[in-house]
Amino acid sequence: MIKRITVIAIMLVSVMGMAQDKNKKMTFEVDGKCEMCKMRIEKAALGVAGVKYASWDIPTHQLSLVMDERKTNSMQIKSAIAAVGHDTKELKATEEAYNAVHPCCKYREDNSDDSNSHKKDND
Ligand SMILES: [Cu+2]
Repeated sequence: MIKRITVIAIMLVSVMGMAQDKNKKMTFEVDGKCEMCKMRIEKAALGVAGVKYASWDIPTHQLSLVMDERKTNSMQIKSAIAAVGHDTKELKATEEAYNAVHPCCKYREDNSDDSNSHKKDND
């Protein structure tokens, strides 16, 4: 009985903690490597209705977001990002979506950060 009350209490607290916030801040990791990935990831995130701000950091691979929880959730955003070829921990891009990214953005083969590689590209 006490156990059940505890479970209910924990559920209530977590429900209150998840109260919908129209300016919810969130950060999660997205795989990618360069400036082109940054543009692609941010564009995909901002394309989701309810996303107000998206900024992907090249060295840390962290995507910072501000979103309206009444309109969207992190899984929707992750789906949009996976659809343009970028992996998150929860959702991997399909082989097809991944193959569609620019050859120099093939982050799965090479984990190194090469944020300057596009600038060196002369042709
Ligand atoms: Cu890239």
